[in-house]
Amino acid sequence: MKIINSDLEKIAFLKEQYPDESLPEIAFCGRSNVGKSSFINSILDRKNLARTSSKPGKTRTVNFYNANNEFRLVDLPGYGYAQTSKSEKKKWAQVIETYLNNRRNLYEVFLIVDIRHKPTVQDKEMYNWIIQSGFCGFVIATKLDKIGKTMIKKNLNIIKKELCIDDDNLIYEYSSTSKKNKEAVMEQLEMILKYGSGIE
Ligand SMILES: Nc1nc2c(ncn2[C@@H]2O[C@H](COP(=O)(O)OP(=O)(O)OP(=O)(O)O)[C@@H](O)[C@H]2O)c(=O)[nH]1
Ligand SMILES: [Mg+2]
Repeated sequence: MKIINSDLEKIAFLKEQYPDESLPEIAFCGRSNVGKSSFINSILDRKNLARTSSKPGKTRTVNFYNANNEFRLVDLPGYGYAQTSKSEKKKWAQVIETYLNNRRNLYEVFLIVDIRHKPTVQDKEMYNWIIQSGFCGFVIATKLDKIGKTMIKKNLNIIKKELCIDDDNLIYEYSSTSKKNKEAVMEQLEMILKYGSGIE
């Protein structure tokens, strides 16, 4: 799959602001600052289309990225950012839930985690929701370039254990910086778009 055209089609806060449901969508969720927006840039081969920041809490809306006019990658706000007020947290959670619970054209939801860190309670809750909703449960363990080779397997095993993943095909070690494993992830995205998601 080659992505020739991409653009930020829509920034939405409320469901009334979402684009129509004519194109399949694949969404990416995870903790603040894990690298969701950077992941989308790397897949779309765009440096700065999705805005990123070294400070957590950058993406606060549901951002729809149109690719080739064939499908959309959806960037969600991160959760678990400690330095924010209770009411802000609630607002972001609502933005995420509204999207995930109201999209008939949602083919798959990926969980993005930082390969250096053990998944949090919220990651586990999010992952359980993904599985219970009938999605496959793909995980991108990103920031691979930030750890030494000897740590990769060990850290992947911790992530698999914490999220109760026993199928190695569900988890991708990844780096948005080096683009390690981009081809494999692109192939997976292509498969999802071709055959649809696990949900009926
Ligand atoms: N070295 C390295 N840095 C990365 C990678 N992915 C993301 N980063 C950096 O991590 C920081 C956070 O990245 P974002 O893509 O903004 O993270 P996010 O998950 O979208 O964050 P929120 O929008 O706050 O939820 C930025 O400084 C990125 O440059 C990666 O694969 N390798
Ligand atoms: Mg972001």
